[in-house]
Amino acid sequence: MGTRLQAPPVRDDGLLIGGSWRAAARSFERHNPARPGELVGRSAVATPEDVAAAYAAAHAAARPWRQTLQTQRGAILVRAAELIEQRVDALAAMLAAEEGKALRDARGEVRRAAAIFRFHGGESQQPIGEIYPSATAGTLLQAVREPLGVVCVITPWNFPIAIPAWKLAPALMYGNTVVFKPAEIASGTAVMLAELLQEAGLPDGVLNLLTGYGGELSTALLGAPELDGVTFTGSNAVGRQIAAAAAGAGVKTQLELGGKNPSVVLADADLERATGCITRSAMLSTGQRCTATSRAIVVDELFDELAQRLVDAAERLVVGDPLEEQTEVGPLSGPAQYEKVTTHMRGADGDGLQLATGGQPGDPAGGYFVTPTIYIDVDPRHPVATEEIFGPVLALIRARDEADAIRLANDTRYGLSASVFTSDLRSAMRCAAELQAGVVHVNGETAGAEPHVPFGGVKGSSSGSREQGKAAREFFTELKTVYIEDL
Ligand code: UN1
Repeated sequence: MGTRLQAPPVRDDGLLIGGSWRAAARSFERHNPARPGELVGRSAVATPEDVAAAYAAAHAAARPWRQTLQTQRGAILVRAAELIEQRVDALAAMLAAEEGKALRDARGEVRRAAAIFRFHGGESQQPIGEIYPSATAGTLLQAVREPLGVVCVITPWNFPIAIPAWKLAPALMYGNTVVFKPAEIASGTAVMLAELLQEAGLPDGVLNLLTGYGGELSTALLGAPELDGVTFTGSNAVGRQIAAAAAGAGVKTQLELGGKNPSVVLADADLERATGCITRSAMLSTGQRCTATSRAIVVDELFDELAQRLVDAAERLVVGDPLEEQTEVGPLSGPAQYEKVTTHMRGADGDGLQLATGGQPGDPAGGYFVTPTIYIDVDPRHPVATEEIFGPVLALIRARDEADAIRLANDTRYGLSASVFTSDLRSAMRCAAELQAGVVHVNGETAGAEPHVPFGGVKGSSSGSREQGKAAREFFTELKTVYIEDL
């Protein structure tokens, strides 16, 4: 037996509104997906009245917060980064217990969140606008960045701290106030993050946290008169509803949705590297990443050898309790995800897909575990090759040559990330240009995102401006053009 960390207890009066934690009439339970009988904690269920109170608080805090020096706002984020770094194990244990992410990945995610807060803290010292030459003598012509106003941040369960970090850090640094609605599953981590931001010095009302059920709150969250922008990461179905509601209300949106990310393997690829990268991107975090590799498109001459290597690598992965140090692949996040992934597996079975490994879910009473699963020679039109499964499931698709591989890779409504394995610079550049994706990796994993560069997709994967890095300011600020005349 390895060491086993425990998730720290967090408050269950989990609504932060105007700087105080409020009790709610109802609560829901969060269970450990590796042991469904084990209660991790309870979280408050916000009502539409709580949503209205949160927007009122965010609106009241907006003016003083935008008037706070940007460098002071940045300093609070740097303090938050330090506090996150001091609490890596406690936060990682919460992620692992409530969402099922293996501890080693959970720690990495927590450190990434700290890096994101630190990056945006540093960005507070960057220029806030531009000065243009004017056509009129004696005129000073500027374009300055101003905060958008009150922003609604809606985050998924699969990155319980990194995705909140990459939305909250720029939102706050650029002077916005926030109503934050995390996914139910990840509510414990969200409470810890909100408490930590209070401790770092965030004034009352600047960040308001509402836990509860998104579906019940959507009208209140998206119809609030104070709302200026909504940033969302999650499913395409919910994203479409948000886009429609926001368009009706004239609210700015940023949506990061699904992916069906391909790894293209060309004849001159380094097979060992391709095997490692594809295995990690497909299987770690139990495949629950919008950047996961879910299609490996492999040229004919390497197909059989790579398939064998991928199967061997998948079978070597340690599947188990996410709170144990040696675990590489934890359970799926809960019953809904288990149902979705196993429905795909049953469908694949019924359609006679060639199963090379995995495909045998355990009894969900013992945890929502599925073993890493690979189907080979998958028809590119089969749902396993077209639908976002969000589980440790990889479809291997055979291609004739580079051109055929690119065509197959692009034959999807998604376009988040893609990778290509080749040792030829010309092929690499051709593929980087031809692959329809917002992020392309050559000889690397489709998953992963460094905090200082733009992140986002094309086609059905994203809409609105990019997240992360300097690109984050496009969504979280507006430009005001100021003519100062007659100088
Ligand atoms: C990563 O691959 O590390 O929800 C980041 C997601 C993406 C983030 C992926 N928005 O999986």
